[in-house]
This record gives sequence, structure tokens and C-alpha cells, in this order.
Amino acid sequence: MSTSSAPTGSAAINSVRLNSHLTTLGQIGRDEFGMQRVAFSRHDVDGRDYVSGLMRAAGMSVRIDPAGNIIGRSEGSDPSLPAIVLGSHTDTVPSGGQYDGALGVIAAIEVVEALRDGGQTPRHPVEVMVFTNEEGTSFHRWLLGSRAVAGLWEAEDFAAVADDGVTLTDTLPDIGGNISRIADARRRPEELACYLELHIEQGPTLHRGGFPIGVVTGITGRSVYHVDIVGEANHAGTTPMSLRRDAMSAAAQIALAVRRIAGEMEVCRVGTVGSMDVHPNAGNVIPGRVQMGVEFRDERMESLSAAEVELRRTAEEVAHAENVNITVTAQRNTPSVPISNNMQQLIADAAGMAGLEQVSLPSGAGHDAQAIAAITPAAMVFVPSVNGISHAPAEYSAPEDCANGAQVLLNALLLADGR
Ligand code: HGY
Ligand code: MN
Ligand code: MN
Repeated sequence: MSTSSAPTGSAAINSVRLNSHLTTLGQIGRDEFGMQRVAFSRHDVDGRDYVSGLMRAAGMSVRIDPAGNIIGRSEGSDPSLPAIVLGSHTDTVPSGGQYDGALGVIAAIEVVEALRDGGQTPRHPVEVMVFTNEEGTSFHRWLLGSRAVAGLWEAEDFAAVADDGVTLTDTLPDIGGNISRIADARRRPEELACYLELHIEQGPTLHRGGFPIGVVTGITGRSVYHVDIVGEANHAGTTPMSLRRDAMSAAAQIALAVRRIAGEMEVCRVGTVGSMDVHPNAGNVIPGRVQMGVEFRDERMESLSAAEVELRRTAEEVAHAENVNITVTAQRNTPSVPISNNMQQLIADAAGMAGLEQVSLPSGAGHDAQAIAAITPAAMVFVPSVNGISHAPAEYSAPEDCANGAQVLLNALLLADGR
């Protein structure tokens, strides 16, 4: 695979420094099961502290906005110009990988350092944003920080309560936020020139195809549901099968239906049951209640609507057959976002400057870019995920690929700065 080369006369990424910072961040919040930097946790705070220190060392001013987003800024040569924003997130899913989000943040800081090393001051100010709770593991409200910047918070965000009963209102101050001032996190379109995000692909296309760079054409839509199944807890040994109101039997049928809706029926691109709470969760008790997290994804919003119809129809059918009550509650519906041809071309040109082969592809994962795209032109650069694995400790991207991605991010910034 070819390695990147800095365009003539322009700054060059320091791969050793980039990968060293990535490795260090990859140790913050790691345990034997993977990365545990779940948003608002102590590990998340430690990771935020680390990258804030890197921003300061790169000569940036650093502030925390009311949504807890970390915003580093280095001034440009023309103070009248809007900011070029680079960003991503440092929070991880539970037992996640060390590159998801982290690469985009570390690379953004490296871009600022490389420009300084090269004595290059862009015309535009450059801001690096580290967005709060991108994953949504906490409070089931993903893209929380980037949606605040884009002015896309909903009533459910303000009212968000975690599974353990703690409110977002009480939690935001743990990372320097303040829910009563969320409106102040919003940025006006005229303040921003564009948004550029480097991210691992989190899928198999680039690694399988041997492409070092991916130009993202669009970001998937996603619909999330909470399914609550209430049957009747009873004795596993004495209750005849015909008298059971077994919430787990119903849950199993719902889980298989989610796979059927996306798989065999191809109503939408993918469907997942990622979480399940069984009550009372004892081997000799027929479950009285099961709560499930269900999500569907597709670029076509009408396909997500069709998947919801099928889920609700199946739930009614199963509720009747198993004599249980099933409540399907829509939790979040995130629209898919296309990346403009103009912004795709910027990334393709930036990859060309580095002499790197590229391929265009959609993103099956969600990203902060899909929120920020609401207020400024956005583009994403992907680098290969080995074997397409992500959201798992086996998530891996080679140091050379990480450096290639950072060089393309830097080149894209320089191209945007010249426009
Ligand atoms: O779930 C996602 O698509 C992203 O990793 N937050
Ligand atoms: Mn991510
Ligand atoms: Mn993720």
C-alpha cells in the first residue's frame, strides 16, 4: 500500500507523534475487555483531559461549551474569515475499540501541530471539536454534543434520564457543561467555513479492496426503539408450558423478526437487537419482563419507516400468541445525510495530493458530521479497519493508514483554506 507524501511546500504529518498520541489515548480507560471510555464516565473525563492537554501543547486556546464539547482554536492570518472545523469524539462504546473517534481527534490536533511545525498559518482560523457522547451509550441520546452545536437538541435531550435514574442536567457539569445554557453551544453557519472529519471505516470495504483512503458519499439514517415486554414471572419447574406468559419467548421472536426484516425481507439495510434486560434474570424463574434495544439503519428514510411498521405488526402478533403485553417506543430517528459532490471532490483532491488511491463509499456508521452538516458543508475521510471490525477490542487500523488519513485531512484543510 502506498504511503502518503506531503504535497510540495506544504506541512507534513508527523506519523510517529500521531501514532504515539493515539497509543497513549488507547490506554486511557482500557481494561481486559476493551475500551471503557463511555461518555461521562471517569475514563471519559481522563480521555478528555488528555486531549485538552495536547491541544494546549499545540498552541490552541481551549474552552468547554455548555454541551461539554471541547473546542480548541488556533487563529488564522485573516481574522475576518469563518473557522475551518476538524473534529470527532473520544467517548467509546462499552468494551469498544481504540480508533473509533479517537483517530479523528488525535489527527485533528496533529494537523494543527504539523502546520505550526511547517511555519504555515492558514488564512482561516482552525477549530478542533471533541464532541460529547457521540455514541449515545449514556442516556440513549447519541451525537449529543454535535447536535447541540448544530442547534438540533430535542425535548428528549433536555429531559434525558440514564438507566440508573441520573439526569443529564445533573451529569453535564461533570464534563464542564451546563444544560441551562445549551443554546449558547449553538454555532451560526456564518461562523464556520466547513467541517472535516477523519474516521476509521468501521466496515470491510477499504481493507478488503486494498484502498488506503475512502471518500464518504453519505452517512446512514438510524431509527432506535425501546421494546418493553411484560408477561408473568413464575416458577420454572411447576408452571405448565400452556399456562406460561413468558416474556423471554416473546423477546426471542422479536429478535428473530428484527433479523428477518433486514435480512430475508430486505425492508432496510441492517437491523440489530443490541441490548436486552431480563427480569428477574434467574435461571429458575420464567422471565416476567424483558426490555430490548432495537435499531434499524438505511440511507433511505422510507425504508426505516417500513421497518418500523413491520416491527410493530410483529410485536402485536407475538403479544397475542404469547399472551404478553409489548410496548414499542421510538427513541430516536436520525436522518441520513448526503455529502455534497463539492465536498467529496475536496477529499478526493486531498488524497490525490498525497498520492493515495481512493474509493467512494457510504458510511453505515453514524458520525458527528451528520449533525454538523446541518450548519456547514461537511466531508469525511475514511481509513481501513482491518477485517472491518469495530465497536470491539479487535478494532485495528495500521499506523501507516492512520498517518495517511491525517495527511489527507491536512491537505483537505489546505485546499479548503485556499478556496
Ligand atoms: O453507532 C454508530 O454508528 C457510531 O459508531 N456512533
Ligand atoms: Mn465514531
Ligand atoms: Mn462508534
